[in-house]
Amino acid sequence: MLRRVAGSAYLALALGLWVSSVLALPRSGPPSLLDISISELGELLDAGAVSSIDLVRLYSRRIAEVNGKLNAVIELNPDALIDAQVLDAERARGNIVGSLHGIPILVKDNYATTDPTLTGAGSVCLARSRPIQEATVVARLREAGAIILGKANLSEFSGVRGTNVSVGWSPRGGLAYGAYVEHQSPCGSSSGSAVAASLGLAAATLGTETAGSITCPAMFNNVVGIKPTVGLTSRFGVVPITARQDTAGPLSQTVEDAALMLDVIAGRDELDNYTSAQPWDAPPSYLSSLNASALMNKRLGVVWIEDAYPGSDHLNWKQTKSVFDQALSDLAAAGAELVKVELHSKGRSLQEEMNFMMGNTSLYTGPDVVEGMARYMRNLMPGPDVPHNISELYQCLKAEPEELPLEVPLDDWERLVQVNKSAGGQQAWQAYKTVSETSRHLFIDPIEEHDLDALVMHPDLALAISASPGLPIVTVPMGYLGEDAETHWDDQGTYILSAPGFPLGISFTADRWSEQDLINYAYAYEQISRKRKDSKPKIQPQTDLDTILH
Ligand SMILES: *[C@@H]1O[C@H](CO)[C@@H](O)[C@H](O)[C@H]1NC(C)=O
Ligand SMILES: *[C@@H]1O[C@H](CO)[C@@H](O)[C@H](O)[C@H]1NC(C)=O
Ligand SMILES: *[C@@H]1O[C@H](CO)[C@@H](O)[C@H](O)[C@H]1NC(C)=O
Ligand SMILES: *[C@@H]1O[C@H](CO)[C@@H](O)[C@H](O)[C@H]1NC(C)=O
Ligand SMILES: *[C@@H]1O[C@H](CO)[C@@H](O)[C@H](O)[C@H]1NC(C)=O
Ligand SMILES: *[C@@H]1O[C@H](CO)[C@@H](O)[C@H](O)[C@H]1NC(C)=O
Ligand SMILES: CC(=O)N[C@H]1CO[C@H](CO)[C@@H](O)[C@@H]1O
Repeated sequence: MLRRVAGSAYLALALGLWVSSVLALPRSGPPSLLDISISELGELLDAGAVSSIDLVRLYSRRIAEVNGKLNAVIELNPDALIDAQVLDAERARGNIVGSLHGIPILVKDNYATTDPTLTGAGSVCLARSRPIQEATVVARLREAGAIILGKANLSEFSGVRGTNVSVGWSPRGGLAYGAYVEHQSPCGSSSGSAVAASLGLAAATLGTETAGSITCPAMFNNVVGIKPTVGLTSRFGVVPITARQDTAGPLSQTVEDAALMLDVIAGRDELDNYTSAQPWDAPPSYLSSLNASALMNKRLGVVWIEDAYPGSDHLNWKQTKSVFDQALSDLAAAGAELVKVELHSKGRSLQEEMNFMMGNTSLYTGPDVVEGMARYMRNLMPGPDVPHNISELYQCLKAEPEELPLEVPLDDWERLVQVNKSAGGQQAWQAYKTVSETSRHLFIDPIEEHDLDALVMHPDLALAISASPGLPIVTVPMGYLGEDAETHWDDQGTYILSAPGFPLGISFTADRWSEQDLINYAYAYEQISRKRKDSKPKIQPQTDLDTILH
């Protein structure tokens, strides 16, 4: 049960905790949900110091305290308390069902669930229909004992709503913000998942990535993000963009928690046959192989490119570079050998190459969304409002006032429904082949040429080039922009994209299925650098474990 502490005493205590965490003094009071690990939560649960019911209540209150400002969460699961009660009872009987027993987790609103929460990928129209079967990875979370606390906000349809639409905005969830700088962009599309993981609105969260949707929000919100190799985690029951690139992965405060989450969700699924490409019968345990010495004598290729992509001029590159250089020192201190690496492209500048890649990507993602959405919709219960394909969904988007069809342009959907699937088949495959081979060579050739164990770089570069060939990325907090950084708003004046105090991240990437190594390198870097703790969100919940623990 949630115990309330007398008003003034509680306030003083909360204030004391706040001050000590701002000064980054060693923690003397009770642990905080802002930085407690899943295994520490498990210890508190085992010791009977808190119950899962307590945790559901605490996290729900934390969400209520900040959601008015941040819109990180779309919907709470009304069954979460009942699930917690059942799991508390199981624990009391000594029956621990898995590594997430009684741990509250939030999932992005594009994961189908059959609990009372709706699944809309942020869309009011899509949320009118109920999935028949849960997303496989959500089912795996539940089998491991997780409590699905609710749905996290996102860019509507993970960005498919439109190119000019604000990231982190959805009709179901409103406009999400990052918490480190006022008006901060949370990046997208797993915006709410990253904000919620960062502020401890759940013990960890799930996002999805097609081209940056875990990696970028992880960086912006000062958390760890794992974008798994496409095919490591099942996408069944996930509102899709393209089966060629979509992947389901965790966002969390630490590498350890992300590894634990990945252990739970990774594996084959007969409902998603991309998972049959896995090179093992079962993936390795990422958690149990964590090794803080893993960087010792490893050769890391260092890639630093500032002008490879359009629109990257707002990134305060000079200031970012000095933080990156510090990260390189930390990597070296952890025993890594650093090798400066150029990305070769055949006679073209990297920028030209990137432009071609973007042009070709649009040739296959259109047909893929059409195909993928129709496939997703076959898992919806029949009913009068249930769309069967993208055309029917578009009819609803145009007609439904809550979708803001007039304020938020639907031009991209006009083009989507025109996509000629049969004619697109061959052309889409060619375009995909071009992009995935080109981008794969950009990363894998230098790894082979220099006999490297992995590459490290700015997350924006990793997410762009790893997308099409389905390569994994692990992103870890790297530090913050200093006072000399310039403040840059987006074109619409909605969000600040870069400013003093902005969290920065570093990404580790390598070939497909290399998660075990990448997670270990990220872990070793995290253990030696510990940057997440160097700054606290400007907006954060007050309700914490101190109301339960004495
Ligand atoms: C997005 O905005 C730009 C600049 O305002 C405009 O040129 C472009 O046509 C818009 N694209 C869409 C799909 O609305
Ligand atoms: C993959 O799954 C789809 C849909 O379930 C099925 O139509 C297709 O034949 C499968 N492909 C392979 C290679 O198994
Ligand atoms: C940890 O990594 C180091 C460096 O690669 C290695 O020598 C050591 O054996 C590893 N420890 C374990 C327990 O795997
Ligand atoms: C696709 O890539 C090829 C070669 O890389 C390039 O010639 C072509 O212009 C690109 N197409 C688009 C639409 O960008
Ligand atoms: C969409 O589904 C409806 C109902 O099954 C069908 O009548 C229509 O032809 C479909 N449209 C497309 C473009 O597939
Ligand atoms: C679809 O393909 C057919 C046959 O190739 C062609 O006639 C038609 O113009 C195409 N439609 C669009 C919208 O590209
Ligand atoms: C849980 C929660 O606070 N949900 C809110 C998400 O955003 C929408 C739109 O702003 C609100 O209506 C919900 O109440």
